Amino acid sequence: MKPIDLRSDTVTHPTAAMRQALAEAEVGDDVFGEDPTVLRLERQAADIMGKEAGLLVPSGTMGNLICLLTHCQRGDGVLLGDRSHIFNHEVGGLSALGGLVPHILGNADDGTLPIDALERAIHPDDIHCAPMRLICLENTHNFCHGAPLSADYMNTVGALAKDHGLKLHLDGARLFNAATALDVTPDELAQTADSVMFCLSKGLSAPVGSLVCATEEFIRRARKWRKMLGGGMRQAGHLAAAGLIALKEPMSQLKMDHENALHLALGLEKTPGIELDLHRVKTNILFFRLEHSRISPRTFLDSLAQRNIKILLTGPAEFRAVVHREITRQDIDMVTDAILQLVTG
Ligand code: TLP
Repeated sequence: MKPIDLRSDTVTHPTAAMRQALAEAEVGDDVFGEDPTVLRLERQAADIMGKEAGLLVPSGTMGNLICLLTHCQRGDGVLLGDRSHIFNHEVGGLSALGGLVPHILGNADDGTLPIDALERAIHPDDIHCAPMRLICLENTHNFCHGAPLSADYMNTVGALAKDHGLKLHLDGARLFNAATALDVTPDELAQTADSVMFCLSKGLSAPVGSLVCATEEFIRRARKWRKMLGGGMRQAGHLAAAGLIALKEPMSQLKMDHENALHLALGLEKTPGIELDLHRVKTNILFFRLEHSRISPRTFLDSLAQRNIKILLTGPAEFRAVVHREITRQDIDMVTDAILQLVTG
């Protein structure tokens, strides 16, 4: 029986077209700037994001870190959300490697950082405080139930940053999901960000790779940080070739993933013992809780695993399921049936 892996959209395998493109890619040494396929991918990514230049990096984590290092100097303050991936899931790299001071604001449930809280936090240059340099936003917001942040909100924060002489970085690991959900183009969401990182290796199904897009000058400096962090890859065109396939009409697949996520949510919402906020399911990520159940979260997880269904435990009784290209409607029906059986015994 095929595993139904809902732990993340990072588990997707390259498609047949990607494998073929990967095998046939024209490649060169990218550290010397001589890989034609990487250069093509970087150009295309920058055009899609409406930025001057792009840089292929091995992972979203490295892409975010490179952007923070490029924007800031040691000791600088960075404003970011308490549920953000950069703060919680990137091993503290911003402090450990960048010497940066995280200034944490509470994310609202819709993934935003409230404007009044941002305004309060941007203090004038005070002798006692780390100089505030950067605001980071995440779109979609992973641990706020995959919430997409609107272009209006992005632009408001962009304008606020500009007014106060701060830079804005966008962790757009799933920016294509946000664009799909909001029916806008990715560049509309990235317009006022000084740097944007997006991933090829999540819902877009490429095996490896993320892109940083920004001005030419920023990317020149970011390239140096990438080399220092060991992210200078050689014949990376093999990976870039798969990335170019991922960027061909990505939205139609993501739209289907979102519909399937909603189908899963509708099934779970009806299940006794499962708590789920249906109105928060807007993209491919959903969270639910096991409440008043005769089964413990650990047994629930293990029993699903025995049925070849994998989900992620994200809190004491909270789970995350992420829908992607390899999850069909039929798989979802199997998951809801299995969960119903487990909780009703
Ligand atoms: N997120 C992963 C885990 O790390 C939690 C997942 O399964 O969702 N920004 C955001 C918003 C992300 O969700 C992730 C990965 C990253 C950055 C980092 O990307 P990678 O895994 O390529 O380093």
